[in-house]
Amino acid sequence: MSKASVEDIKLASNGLRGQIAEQFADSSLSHVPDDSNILLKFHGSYQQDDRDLRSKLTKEGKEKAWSFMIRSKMPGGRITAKQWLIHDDLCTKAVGTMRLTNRQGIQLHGVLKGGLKEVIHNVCHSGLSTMGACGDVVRNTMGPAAPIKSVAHADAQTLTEEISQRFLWRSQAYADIWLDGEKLEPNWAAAPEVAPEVRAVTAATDSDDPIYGKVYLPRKFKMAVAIQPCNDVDLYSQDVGFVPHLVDGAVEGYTITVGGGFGMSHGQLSTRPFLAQPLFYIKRAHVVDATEAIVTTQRDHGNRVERKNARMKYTVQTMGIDAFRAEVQRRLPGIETFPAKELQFDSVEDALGWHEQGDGKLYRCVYVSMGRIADPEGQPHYRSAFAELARELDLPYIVTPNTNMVIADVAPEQKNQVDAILAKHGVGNDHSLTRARKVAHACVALPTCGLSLSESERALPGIMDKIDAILTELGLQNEGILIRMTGCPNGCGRPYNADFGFVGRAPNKYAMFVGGSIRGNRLAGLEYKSVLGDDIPAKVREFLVAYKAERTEGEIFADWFARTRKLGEAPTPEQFHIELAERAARLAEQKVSEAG
Ligand code: SRM
Ligand code: SF4
Repeated sequence: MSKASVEDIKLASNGLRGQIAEQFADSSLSHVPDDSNILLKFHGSYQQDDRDLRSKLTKEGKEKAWSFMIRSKMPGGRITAKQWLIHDDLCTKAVGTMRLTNRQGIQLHGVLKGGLKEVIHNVCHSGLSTMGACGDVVRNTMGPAAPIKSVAHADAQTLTEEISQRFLWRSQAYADIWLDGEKLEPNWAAAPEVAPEVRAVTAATDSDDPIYGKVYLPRKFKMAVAIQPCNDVDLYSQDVGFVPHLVDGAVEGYTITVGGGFGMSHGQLSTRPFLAQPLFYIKRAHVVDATEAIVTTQRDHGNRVERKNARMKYTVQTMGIDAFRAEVQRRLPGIETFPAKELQFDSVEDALGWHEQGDGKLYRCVYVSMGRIADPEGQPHYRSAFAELARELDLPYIVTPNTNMVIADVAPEQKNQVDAILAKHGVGNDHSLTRARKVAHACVALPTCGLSLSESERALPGIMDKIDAILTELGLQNEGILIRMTGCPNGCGRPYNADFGFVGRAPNKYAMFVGGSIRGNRLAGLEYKSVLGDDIPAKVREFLVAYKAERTEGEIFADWFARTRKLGEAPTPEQFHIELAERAARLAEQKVSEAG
């Protein structure tokens, strides 16, 4: 019997229930079957196994070391001290660490099957949620991390919360399975009402869920709000991006971008990263309605046959941006849209260190190496530092899109105490790092990620030590150079718009992409198909030496590269259509021969 497709599994799931409750209640099962794992993602969890132990256990004829990853979701990365302490406490049910994610969430790894319900229950009781943190729905909505008290920042945060609330999936399955039927009430802003005429056009027809229907979206769906000139959320990598524009001191409207996304497969041209394109400008009152129109356009026009081409970036490419825009506008009866405004961004970096918020209080953005909150011997004790700060000062935290941590709302008289607690645990020596080190990021990869082909989070710090030495030797320690790594081509660490992106293809082997931009608005090109991990610093050095020799006064690496080298080329829509059609034909042939 052939394996059920993800679409079939969603359709038959009875509002994402499946057999999850029964299988988690059955203590004789060490893990759950694949179809439950697919549904579990919508609930914010992935079944994984310890990859470090996998081959040893297989050799010994034993089963895999199964466990679960749990992802908490918080719009714009906002988390209170109490919620943080609940997560810190839950580390004891996991591998003893937390991972800040580059979508401003938190992951716990290694939770055993018997402990999953308690962990999800406790996350929900903290006022956060894991609902829709993964799965074919709208994921955690990102927003600017800096807690600046401005009209634009306040509205950006409100928008992330409105979007999060509007696009929660509506079935009771989550509450029934994890909360014994209690009502889930995330402490987010209430969703604004969608205009009835918009809802009439956009609602799912075979509706269990007013937006998602019975089969949810074809694929994951990601959104972020950015405030110019800071592109910390990496706007162009998102399915949908929002940028506010002020008129007379108030947010008049938002420019909306669509069709970004980074996943690809090595050597398959029909899968590739795309940067988002401008869709339109729309008045503030209609932004959530417009978002529903975009999400439902993808729901109805996205590819439900081939998951590798199911993200909205492919829908935008295959329909073409003009036809896509027209379809979104059709779903917004009576609502006016305007040409998108020009956008200018200067960097994806976080502003580390102390800053004024604008209300007399301060915030400090603290560098967290690879987002890993742990207490490793001989290294900064991030876990102890943030737990002690939360206990002593009860200040809100914000997880940044670069997996750093903002301590917000610090009264001037608390500043020294914050510094002292961080220093006590060896945290916060950011000023001694090179600028490239401060923004470098690696995805999680081994040992938990089931898709990784090589190391990433465990490899990049060592590689960066060597690159740091080269940068210092060349006097480039204060230059904004973006270096990102992933353990496979799915692109979680957003490597494809970096100055240097390293993408795992096999143990200790990486494809090397060069020529993106620290502004986040350009894709890098494939420079080397395969580079050994140990050779990465030398390969980077070649570029840095040329940059130092050829740069004009103040020229950033990305601009030097664009001026002196050939940039990676995006395919024309025609080329892409041909590649997509060829792939569809290959798949159809394959299916016919399998059936035969
Ligand atoms: Fe991701 C899958 C980790 C951000 C593209 N991602 C995974 C999984 C769940 C592996 C799996 O499916 O079995 C990884 C879990 C590893 C682990 O053990 O923890 C994983 N992704 C991460 C995180 C933790 C990386 C990080 O360094 O922080 C990020 C979690 C964000 C969050 O809180 O939701 C994370 N993933 C991203 C991003 C960046 C972003 O969203 O801004 C991308 C590229 C942007 C995009 O989506 O286009 C990304 N992840 C993927 C993909 C490829 C999707 C595609 O379109 O092809 C997969 C695989 C898939 O979906 O099939 C994936
Ligand atoms: Fe895993 Fe690949 Fe994502 Fe890294 S990029 S976390 S290896 S899926």
